[in-house]
Amino acid sequence: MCDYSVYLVTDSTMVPSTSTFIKQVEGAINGGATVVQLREKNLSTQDFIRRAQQVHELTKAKGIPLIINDRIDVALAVDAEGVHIGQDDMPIDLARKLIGDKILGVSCSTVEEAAVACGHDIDYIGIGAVYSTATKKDTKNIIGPVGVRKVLKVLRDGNTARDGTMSGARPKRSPIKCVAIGGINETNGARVLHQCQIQHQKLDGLAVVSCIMAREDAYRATKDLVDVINKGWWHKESAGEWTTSLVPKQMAQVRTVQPLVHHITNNVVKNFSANVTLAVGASPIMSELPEEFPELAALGNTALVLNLGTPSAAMMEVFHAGLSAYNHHGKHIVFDPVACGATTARLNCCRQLLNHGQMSVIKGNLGEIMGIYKLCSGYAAQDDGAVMRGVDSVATMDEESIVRMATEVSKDFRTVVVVTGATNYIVCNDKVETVEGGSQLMGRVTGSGCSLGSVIGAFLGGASEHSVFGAVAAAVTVYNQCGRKAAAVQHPGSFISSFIDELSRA
Ligand code: 3NM
Repeated sequence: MCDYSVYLVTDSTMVPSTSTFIKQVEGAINGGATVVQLREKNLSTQDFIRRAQQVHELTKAKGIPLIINDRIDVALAVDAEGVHIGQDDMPIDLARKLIGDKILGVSCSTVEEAAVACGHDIDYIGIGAVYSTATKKDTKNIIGPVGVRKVLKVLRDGNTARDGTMSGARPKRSPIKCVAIGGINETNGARVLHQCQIQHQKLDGLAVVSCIMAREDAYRATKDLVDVINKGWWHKESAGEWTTSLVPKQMAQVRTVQPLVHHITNNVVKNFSANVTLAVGASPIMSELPEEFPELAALGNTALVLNLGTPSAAMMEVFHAGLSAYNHHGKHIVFDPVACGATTARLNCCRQLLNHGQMSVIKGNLGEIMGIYKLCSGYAAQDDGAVMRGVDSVATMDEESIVRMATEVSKDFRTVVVVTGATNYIVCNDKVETVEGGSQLMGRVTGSGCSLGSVIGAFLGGASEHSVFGAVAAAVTVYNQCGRKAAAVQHPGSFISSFIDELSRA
């Protein structure tokens, strides 16, 4: 059985001048690579075979497989353990016929390609490109974790359907394995593994080229990647126990800790969001200066609120920098996908951000969460009727459908999901908490939706001993309670000051 966890794909064109190709491969193998694919696009057949023999000596000594890219003749000539083919290479059935029992891998970047590949006698698929990469200019699609998960769904369903009755050399098949490839390195590897999984189907490994081949010290680079993979992602959300009786303690903790809530938000709501943040005892900062993000994220008790409000190409850069910094320092991020259901362009902004980083919370109204749901692995346009059963309009979607949709979003994106409205739903995997909404008056005060993100950020920043779910549930509870109390004033202008007062007394 092949271990695909650290899958090195070679490229002799990027070897640093201080090293040699063979030294790089040797370093990688000693550093912990578990499989090596020899991928040479410009070598003569003779040179390719010679190189394959050299590398095979190294891999055999370590007992790991050598896989040859594309060139079945070379694989047969050196008796390599396997072959990897792309979509434009030899047809899968023919490759299998020629290589007998050897490992056979296929590149897939779409669900359609994966569906075809899964119908054949193959051992693994390479899914990519996850991110853009200078290593391969002609990547067909940059699919991100969102796209990888869609392929994983096809793979899972295909694996479930494989019953060993397919014709071919091997009677009973084991499940098809999978690795992700494209722009993966030690800074994003743990996150990619964390994000690229769905129920009952995860990646078996990460395939990398430049992360190892282009490094001065290939041994160290491989070891770093192995360490990151073994360590895993810093936070795995589980719903945990929470009851409303915990709210006073959680509120008190926010006031004691005074977390810093970094907002990257829209201009319309900055002032209100800052005042709401102060009212609950946290400190707001509205920085859009990427150079200072790493310092801010490194401080204790910080959280980031990322609000899509008024997106632009420039803001997308800022959002990306924020995501990287807060993910790197293991700090929570609240994502508010404002109006993402409204246009395809906005939803694409969300896709990019959700691909680039791991959010702790996604908060939105029903329309926004429906938008995000369209990015889920299980979403298919024809399923709208079944999954969104009872939808006449966004406003009348029934509770069961809301919860089902939010649950899928939570599981796919591995976040807590908050669906706001007359009733608020806080969902983490299969756990659901409902919280009574605030007041109709909130709909007449700009920023009253966005500033819930600020309060969630405050509770997350102060939440050392609570789960994300508990912190979010407490924030939503406090926010809406204060909204209901403040509504006694009956008018939107006085509601604003009354609401801030209620929050400061909560
Ligand atoms: N195949 P790096 S992306 C060889 O999408 C290859 O199928 C890809 O290089 C695919 O790790 C890719 O340096 C290059 O980003 C990956």
